[in-house]
Amino acid sequence: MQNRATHHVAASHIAVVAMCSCCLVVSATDLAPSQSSRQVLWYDRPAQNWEAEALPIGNGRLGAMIFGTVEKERIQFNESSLWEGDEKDTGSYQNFGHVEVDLPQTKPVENYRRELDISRAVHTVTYASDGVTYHREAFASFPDQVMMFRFTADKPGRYTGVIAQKDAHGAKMSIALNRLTAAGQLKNGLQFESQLVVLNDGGTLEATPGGIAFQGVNSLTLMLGAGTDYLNQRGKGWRTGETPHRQVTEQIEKAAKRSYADMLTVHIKNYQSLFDRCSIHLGTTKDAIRQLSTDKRLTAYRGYQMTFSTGMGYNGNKTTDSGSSAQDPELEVLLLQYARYLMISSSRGALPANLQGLWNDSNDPPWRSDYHTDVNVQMNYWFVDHANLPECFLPFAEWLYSIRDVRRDETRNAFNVRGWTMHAENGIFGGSTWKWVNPTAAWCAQNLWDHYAFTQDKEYLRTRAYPILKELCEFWEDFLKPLPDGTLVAPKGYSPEHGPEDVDGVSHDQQLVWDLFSNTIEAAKALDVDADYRKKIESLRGRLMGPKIGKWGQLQEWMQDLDDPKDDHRHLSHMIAVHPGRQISPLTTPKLAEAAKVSMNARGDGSTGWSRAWKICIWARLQDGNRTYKILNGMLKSQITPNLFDTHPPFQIDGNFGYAAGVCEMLVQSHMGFIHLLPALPDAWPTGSIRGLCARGGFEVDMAWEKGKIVKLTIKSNLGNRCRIRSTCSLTMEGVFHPSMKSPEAGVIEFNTKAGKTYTFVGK
Ligand code: FUC
Repeated sequence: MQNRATHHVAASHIAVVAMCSCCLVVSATDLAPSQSSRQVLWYDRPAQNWEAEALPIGNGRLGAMIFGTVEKERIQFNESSLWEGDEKDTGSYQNFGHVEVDLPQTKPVENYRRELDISRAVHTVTYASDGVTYHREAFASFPDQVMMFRFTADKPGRYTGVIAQKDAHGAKMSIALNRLTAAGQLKNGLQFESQLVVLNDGGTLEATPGGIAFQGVNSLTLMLGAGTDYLNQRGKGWRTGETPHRQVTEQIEKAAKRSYADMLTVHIKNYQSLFDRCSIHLGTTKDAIRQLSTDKRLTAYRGYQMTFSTGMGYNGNKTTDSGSSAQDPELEVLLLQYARYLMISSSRGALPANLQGLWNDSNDPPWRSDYHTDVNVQMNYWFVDHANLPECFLPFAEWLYSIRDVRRDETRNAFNVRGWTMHAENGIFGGSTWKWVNPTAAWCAQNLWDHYAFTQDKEYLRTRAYPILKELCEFWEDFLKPLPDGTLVAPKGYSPEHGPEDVDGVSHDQQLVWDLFSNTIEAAKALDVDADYRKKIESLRGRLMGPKIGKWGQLQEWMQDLDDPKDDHRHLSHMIAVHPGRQISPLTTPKLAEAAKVSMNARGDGSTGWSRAWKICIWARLQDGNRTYKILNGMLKSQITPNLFDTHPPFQIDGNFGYAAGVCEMLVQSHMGFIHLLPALPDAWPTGSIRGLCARGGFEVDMAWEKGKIVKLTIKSNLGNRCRIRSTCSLTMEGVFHPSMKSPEAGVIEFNTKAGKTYTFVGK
């Protein structure tokens, strides 16, 4: 207590000193990059291809991919719980169906523009034909739990055509007045229903065998609702106990009573309450580039054309060799903000984002569009708390919590131990298939801990994260194997998806168990529980075989020195200690960090989408900004499709989310017990600013830098924790230094904070 009081006095002093010596008070708004430039993806032609060109909307549960075709609008849609599978089989995420709006068009079309405005979460299409300007607008509302599609024109009576709904599982379709309903059941018994209601202004509507025909209509509004009887509770048999009919009908009817304009306003306000928390500026793009459509802008960024086809066939294809690619920092930011858009749209209030987030047009999608736990689903969630979207994390925690009883049963039968773990492929009913990858559950628990580290939400820690951390520790208590000298190794391991199988002491396993034990110890301390158990875990952690440096100076992937310097396998499983873990850092374990660099150099900079994204994160943690940027730049050049989806190939959303994690890691890190500012700033971003990036401990960082040096910094303390800041050597923060400040290591300043207060500094 004595100590705390002393620090508190020092802290208020610091704040005063900081402001007096600099004579400058900078508010968070001053640091914010201008929000006036709308963040949009736009195109001058309709999408022809679902995977690379159609554009996604979503409310965290319901989602759609929109093509924007003039004569036949195509809207493919999903609902996050439409899954095959059961407790034994992972199953796969299913397509729900699509809506087609036939709009016979005979006259030439001009001024076509298709746009996704990610600052408002609204998709639009505009075009002119025969003297009429047509406009379409679409959004997926979280408050109203329906998707809205509106067709308007600047002259009356211009819409004539047919609306049809196609169910992807051949469900019974009924048409009544202005409503199309599809209700059915999957092979596993899961019941589903979608309802499409059509409202017209002017003209006529008629139910026909082919759909709802409309004639001479001024404007059309389509409302689409969908659901299943899935419930994330094993005790209730994974079912709500009633068909989804009542809930879908209620949602649609409630929406039908509201005005479209009001629904749109409420939707935008709700979306922006998350999206607007964070903005980033990394440099200014020339007007000539900024004004290009998104696909042409990507081409300019690359300096060459890409050709692509669907599925696994996406290929970079150099058609010119000019090599003169455009500098476009605003596109690099757009891709980060797009990841935030995709996360808000695919992970809110329902199931977590899967391999394709929420968007899937197949009943047999690549890798089941499932929850892969040997890197992919963890990568999805690396950036959420960092990028100020903590509520988007919760579906992941709820899913893990819901499947644990199934996992426990199968784990006990397979290994005769307590606790639980998973195979690499996982579904929504606890079913888990393909290979056992024993520490995958510990890897998910790493995300669970991190959400607490950022938010410090004790209720979440007590009721969700800690029970799981403890169960997973029990698994390893029973499963770890002592070597003759007492060192503990994880037996029967497999470095994902690299092999060999059934070997002891795989580095990935060792590092994840270290991470799990460390997080559990900290969690028990934070909750002030299980003092004896904590000691036990501390002693086990002390006996774990640690990271090793091999014969060519590399960080070993296995206990034995087996690494091949020519091996460029996409998985980087022995780098978990660098990222997302915290066992290896240039600041605390420089030799191991050097060894990690040797291994990373051998693996090279290219790879699949998610692997490249992980490389960005790892090199950022190794504090090499220019190398990090080189990989990031290569990702935009070779793995981003025109709709800005990241392709493995094929499309996998982990690459989008992992990219965002990487950019956040370049700007602010906080995994080593302090806030590290600009730890991996590349030469390509000499001037920039951020607003609302989060740091562990409940802090928000606003910062501006020029020529690589911080000029303004504001730390908002949400919870009143003690704050430690580290700036890179080239950045001086003398304005805040005062002899009364505790300075335990060079470049680190620390001070007490009060909840809700902001602390403002300037750099020299
Ligand atoms: C892991 C990766 C693959 C792919 C799959 C979905 O198995 O090794 O590259 O991303 O997940």
